[in-house]
Amino acid sequence: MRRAKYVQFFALAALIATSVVGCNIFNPGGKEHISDDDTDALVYEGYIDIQKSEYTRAAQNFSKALKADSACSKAWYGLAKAVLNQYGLNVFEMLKYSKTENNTNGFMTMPDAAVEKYRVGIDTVLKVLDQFIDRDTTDRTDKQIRFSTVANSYTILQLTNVAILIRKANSEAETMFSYDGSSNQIAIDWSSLHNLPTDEAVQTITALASSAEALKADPDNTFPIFRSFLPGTDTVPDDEFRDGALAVTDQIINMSDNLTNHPDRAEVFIRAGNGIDDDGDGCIDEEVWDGQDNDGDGEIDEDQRPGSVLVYKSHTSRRAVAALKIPEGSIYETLDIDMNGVAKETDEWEFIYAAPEDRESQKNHFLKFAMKINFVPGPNGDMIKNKELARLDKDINNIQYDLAWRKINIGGCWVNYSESDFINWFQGRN
Ligand SMILES: [Ca+2]
Ligand SMILES: [Ca+2]
Ligand SMILES: [Ca+2]
Ligand SMILES: [Ca+2]
Repeated sequence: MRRAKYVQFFALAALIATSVVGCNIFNPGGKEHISDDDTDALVYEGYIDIQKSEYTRAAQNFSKALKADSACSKAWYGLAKAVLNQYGLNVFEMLKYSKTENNTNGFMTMPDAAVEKYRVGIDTVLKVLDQFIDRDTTDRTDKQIRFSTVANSYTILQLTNVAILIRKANSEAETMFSYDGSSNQIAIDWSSLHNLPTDEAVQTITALASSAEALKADPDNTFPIFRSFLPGTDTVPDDEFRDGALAVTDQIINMSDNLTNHPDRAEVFIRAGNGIDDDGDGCIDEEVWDGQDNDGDGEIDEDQRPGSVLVYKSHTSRRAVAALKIPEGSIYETLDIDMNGVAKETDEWEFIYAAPEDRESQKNHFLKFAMKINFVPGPNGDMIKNKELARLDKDINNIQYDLAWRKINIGGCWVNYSESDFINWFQGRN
């Protein structure tokens, strides 16, 4: 691990304090004379405040500077550093906690009060850094300091954020990531999100996607950090680990994009592999995570199976799903995905076109069972509208859309349901 590089984040603040002296020859150092629109002087004072451990005053000076000039990257950077210190946070320490000797994340065993301190502080500093990164990537800063400068610290903050959210979901869960050395694949266990309220599950995915962006922005610095959050990867060669990690970043970003595009329907996408029909088409965990529509309802990667069912063509080609497998001991040993009365059918587990390149050239990513069902478009051809009515119709004591309605107006797997199947559909919903 190239830990020396992490020193950057801290050393730079001192460097900036020195370097901005040159453009502040008119500032005598007396704070009472700084006008609120003198960005350079405010930034200069801010860094002096940090050196004196006056973090609240530093934050005030940087905030004033940003009010005068929101493009001032040194002020954004200084504000992030001041806030981090205001909360007594230290990214070195976070990295240290990310892994203890027995390969468990230190945040899982930390007392609640200590975790709360991290949670609040990280939340606050990320709000600053997210604004800075948003500006940096859309050419709205002076570019004296770039995202890549903070990418390593940002990754630690985001991954710590994720660790804390997972801890909240289930104190037993060590981590939602695991590494399979034989296939060089990083697996994400989405089931760690099942116990979280929807908004917190969305937060976790968003934080992961931000980490993924940071990983892509500055791989040299950030991959060693990601590695320290992954148990069992210490001995994996750098290039292999990097390939595996890079492959998983696009998947995370893809999931996050789905949530951004469908904010009211997060539950349709985040409960991967929960053994429940999440999108109201009657089919259970029908999709696979390939960025494609596998059942013909016009939606992509809704109501997914877990990542553990996917066999990729190679570990660097995550989108190229070569085949699906039923993990031993999983719910899919008995789960009837299309509800036609038979579980573990090849129709539910095989693509119409076995080879990923054939699926691409034929523009057909359907699983075989999709050929046996039809989806009925809602009003104005809206494929989601009626599924959505069924999805939200959860109260068995006050059913709005009965089975007959669902068969006629949605189709999908509802056509395979008996009345008793329909009653069972309501189980596990609130
Ligand atoms: Ca599901
Ligand atoms: Ca479904
Ligand atoms: Ca679909
Ligand atoms: Ca899919």
